[in-house]
Amino acid sequence: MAKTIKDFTNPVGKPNWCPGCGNFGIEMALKQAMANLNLDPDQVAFVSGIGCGANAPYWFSTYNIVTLHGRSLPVATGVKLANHELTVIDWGGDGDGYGIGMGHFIHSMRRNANITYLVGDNTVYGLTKGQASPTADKGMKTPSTPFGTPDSPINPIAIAIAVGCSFVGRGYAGNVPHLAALIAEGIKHKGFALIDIFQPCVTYDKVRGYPYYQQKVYDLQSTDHDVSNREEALKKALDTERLGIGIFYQVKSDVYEDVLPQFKKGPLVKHDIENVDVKPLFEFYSV
Ligand SMILES: Cc1ncc(C[n+]2csc(CCOP(=O)(O)OP(=O)(O)O)c2C)c(N)n1
Ligand code: SF4
Ligand SMILES: [Mg+2]
Repeated sequence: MAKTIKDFTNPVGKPNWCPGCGNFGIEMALKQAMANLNLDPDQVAFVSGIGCGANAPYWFSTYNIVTLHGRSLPVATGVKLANHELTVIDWGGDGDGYGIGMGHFIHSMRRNANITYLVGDNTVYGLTKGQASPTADKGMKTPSTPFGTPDSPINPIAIAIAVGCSFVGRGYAGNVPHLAALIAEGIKHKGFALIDIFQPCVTYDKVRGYPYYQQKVYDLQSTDHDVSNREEALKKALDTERLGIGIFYQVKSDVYEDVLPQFKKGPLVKHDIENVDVKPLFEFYSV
């Protein structure tokens, strides 16, 4: 039977996000994408960090792990390596992935495990009351930067293209059908898929709200954008006047779990460990 959003909804509890939060749009789009792909909830491992958006797994009926702030990607990679037959989704915030977790972000992209990474890009640390995140515009006033942040924002899309991420996309939480289709493309992609998502934080960011994005975003795929052209993708990523949403860049590239010799026999969970003798290993390392 065809799946619906309800199949991916935890019947216990409802999201506690502020009314109007962009996370509701991401939640709906992710559930819709999984339903459209007819995935089984018990074949999806949903991993997150810590933050407002990263609380999402609590309200999904998939297999879920809420990890540590900035550390979700190593856990998601571990899950994929243990059982690469699972669909692995990771959802974190911009503080999570582009701040404390930046090292993991970069290395996960070049490693190219088959994971879909959604980043709620709301320019603030929402859960801890609105401090400036790495994507906050220079001069943005927040509780931690009352005179305006002196730092320049990072550009996650440009970074991902530069690192060679094999699928680089950007969505907008205010356009759920577009975001659902983009997430489905990310899940179908074989390799690491980054989907940065403009996610209005209606409580702490009074500039980058829905009216701001409504004026600025345009659909890359409604233009003649060539997703295989890396230089063109980078050029579009650096445009901060008109904000493209959709797929910036996509390339076929070796997938981590297909390259490692340990996985030639199939996922780790299916390896026969009945007759494995670990004694020689202990002897080798004993002094
Ligand atoms: C190691 C560690 N450092 C700091 C914190 C406190 N902390 C929790 S959530 C958060 C920021 C969340 O911001 P973001 O990742 O952008 O998610 P959002 O709440 O905006 O969705 C911080 C600093 C923590 N939980 N763990
Ligand atoms: S603080 Fe911002 S990001 Fe967090 S739930 Fe409220 S609106 Fe959403
Ligand atoms: Mg944030």
